[in-house]
Amino acid sequence: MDVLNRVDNIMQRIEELASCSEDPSCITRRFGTEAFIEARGKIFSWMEEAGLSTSVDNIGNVRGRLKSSNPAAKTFVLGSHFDSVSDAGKFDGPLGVIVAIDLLQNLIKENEQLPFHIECVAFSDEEGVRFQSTYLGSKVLTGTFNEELLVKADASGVTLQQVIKNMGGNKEKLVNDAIPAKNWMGYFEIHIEQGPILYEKNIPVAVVTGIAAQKRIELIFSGIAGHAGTVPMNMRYDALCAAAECIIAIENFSHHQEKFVATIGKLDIHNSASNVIPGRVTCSLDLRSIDEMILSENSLHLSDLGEEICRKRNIGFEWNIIQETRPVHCDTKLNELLKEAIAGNGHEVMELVSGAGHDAVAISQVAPVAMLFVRCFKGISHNPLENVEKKDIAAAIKVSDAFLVRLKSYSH
Ligand code: HGY
Ligand code: MN
Ligand code: MN
Repeated sequence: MDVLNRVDNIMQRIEELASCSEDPSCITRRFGTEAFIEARGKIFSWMEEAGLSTSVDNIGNVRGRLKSSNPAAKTFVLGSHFDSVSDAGKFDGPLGVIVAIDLLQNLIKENEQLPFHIECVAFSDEEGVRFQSTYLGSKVLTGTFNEELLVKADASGVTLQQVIKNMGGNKEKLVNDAIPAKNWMGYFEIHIEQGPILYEKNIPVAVVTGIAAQKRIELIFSGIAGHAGTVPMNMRYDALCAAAECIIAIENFSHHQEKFVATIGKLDIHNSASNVIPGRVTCSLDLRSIDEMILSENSLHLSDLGEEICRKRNIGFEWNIIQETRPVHCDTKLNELLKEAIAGNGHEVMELVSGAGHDAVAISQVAPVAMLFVRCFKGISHNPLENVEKKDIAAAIKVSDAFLVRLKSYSH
C-alpha cells in the first residue's frame, strides 16, 4: 500500500478508536471500561488483519507478534497506549498504536526479514486515570508490575483485580505476560509531541532525547467545617482558602524556575455545599523536571511552603507522595539510527525532551528506548482540539520504515 493509502487507513482507524468512549459527547476511555473493551476488540482485529500472531494478555494489552526465523532472537517492541484521559483528544496513544500496526503490516507486505522478533503492543493503562497508577500495561510487559496495586480501588470502590477478572484476565498469570529482560532488544514509541515546539518551528517530527522525572502528590488541607452565615471571618479555619493560598504560591514559585513545571489538576472539597465553610480539601500536585535534583529541591521547597501557609492559618497539612518516576534518557545508539532516518527523509533533525510521561518510561527499566515525536496542532493535547495532519503522519511512517530497516545494524 503506498504511503497516502496507509495514512488514510490510519486516520480512519484513529476516528474508529475515538468512537469508543464512555461518554458519547467526548472521548473518555479509562482502563477496563466497556469503551476500553470495545477499542481492544478493534485493535485486536487490526493486528490480525495485518497478519500478526495476536493475543490479549492478562492486563488487557493487545499484542501482535512478527516472529524472526531465528527462534533465539531478541524482541524489539513498538507500541503506545489506548486508554485515555477524560475529554481527551484522538491521537494521544492511539496514533502510536495504529502506526505500529501499519509498520509491521508493511514489513510483511515488503517481505522484510528482520533478524529479530518484532512485536507491536497496545498498552492498556498509561494514563492511570482510573486507579491513580500509571503504566500498568507496560509494567506487566516488563515484569515490573507491583502486585500490591491489585487491591487498589477506583472511585466507585471496584478493585483493579476485579477489573482484570471482569476483562477475562487472570491476576495469577500477570507474571507470565512479561518479556524476560534478557529477551528485550529495544523499544520504539511514536507519539504526538503534546507541546508547541514542532508546530512553532514548522518541523514534522523530532527525536526524543529524554523523558522528565515526575512526582504525583496528594495534598490534604484540614480545617473546621462551619456555618457560612454564623462564623465570623476571623474565627474560621477554612480549608479551601488555605488550599487556594497554597496553590497560588506554588504557581508563583514555579513561574520563576527553570526546567520545572507544577500542576494542580484535581481538587475535591469534602461534603461541599454553598452554605458550609470547607472543612477538608484534597488536591493533586503534579511536579516534573528532566533534572532530578531540581525536582527534588523544588518539591521540598513547596512542601515547606505549604506547611508554613497552613501553620499560619491553623490548618492541618498533609503531603502524600502517590507516585515518583525517575528521568529517562533515550538510547543514544537507537537515536543515532532515528536521526539518520529523519535526515534521510529530508527533514531537519530536531531533538526534544518530553515533559509528558509515556510507556517508554516503564520499558526503560529493562530495555533501551527511543521515541519519535509527531507535530500536533499548536501542541494542544489532553484536549478534544488535539489534531495531527496527514502530511505529518506520512512523514512519521516514512521515517519509521527507514528506522526499522536500520535496526538490522543495531545491537545493544
Ligand atoms: O501524564 C502524562 O505525562 C501522560 O499523559 N500520562
Ligand atoms: Mn500518551
Ligand atoms: Mn496522555
